[in-house]
Amino acid sequence: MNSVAAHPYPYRFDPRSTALVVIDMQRDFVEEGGFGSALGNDVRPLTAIVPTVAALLATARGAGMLVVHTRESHLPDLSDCPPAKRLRGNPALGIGDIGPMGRILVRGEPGNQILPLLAPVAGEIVIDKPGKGAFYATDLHAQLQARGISHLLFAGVTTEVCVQTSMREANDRGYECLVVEDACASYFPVFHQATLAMLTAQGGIVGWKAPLAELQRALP
Ligand code: C5J
Repeated sequence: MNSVAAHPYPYRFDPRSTALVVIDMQRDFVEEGGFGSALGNDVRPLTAIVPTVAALLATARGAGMLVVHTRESHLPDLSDCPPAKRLRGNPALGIGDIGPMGRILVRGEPGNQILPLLAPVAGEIVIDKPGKGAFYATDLHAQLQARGISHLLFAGVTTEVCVQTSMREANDRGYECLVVEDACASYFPVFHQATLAMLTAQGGIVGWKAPLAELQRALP
């Protein structure tokens, strides 16, 4: 067993039964000129973590861990997108509309692709998810169970939306979860900090947090 100096107490894991889950590092959320920035968000906190996520991927791959990538995405006919989701916020530019990088949050469009620097490699799992959580309407749980995975490390964007939702879903399914705090980000830094605090409060009610450096120290 490896042990990370994590908060609120050491996180013990075996790399053979641990997967890294990188949430939604797709161009539309992270890149200047994408959907996120078209909505008026400052994408700089998200672009800032790209080198850390790349280093985390290298660490996980080097340790032989399973890697999972997710994309928030919908079918081209939007049959998997509830009207409530598409209409929320009365957006000028909504899901399925033509945005700066193709149809927004639609599978296969340029903006829906994972950043080239963080692209999946052979043998890694890619989950297209229509919801905020990675387990809703996907086969992620079945794929992890089939591989004997019991521990999950979370990274990606945004901390308070898709990372948090996915970690809560995982916790309810019995996974031991740690969020790599400097490998996830929000358009709103105050939400990032608050989310890390609430996930790990009350003795780790949803799980643990630790920076990448502590995870690296825990691996040979
Ligand atoms: C959002 C996400 N924020 N990946 N998606 O809509 O967090």
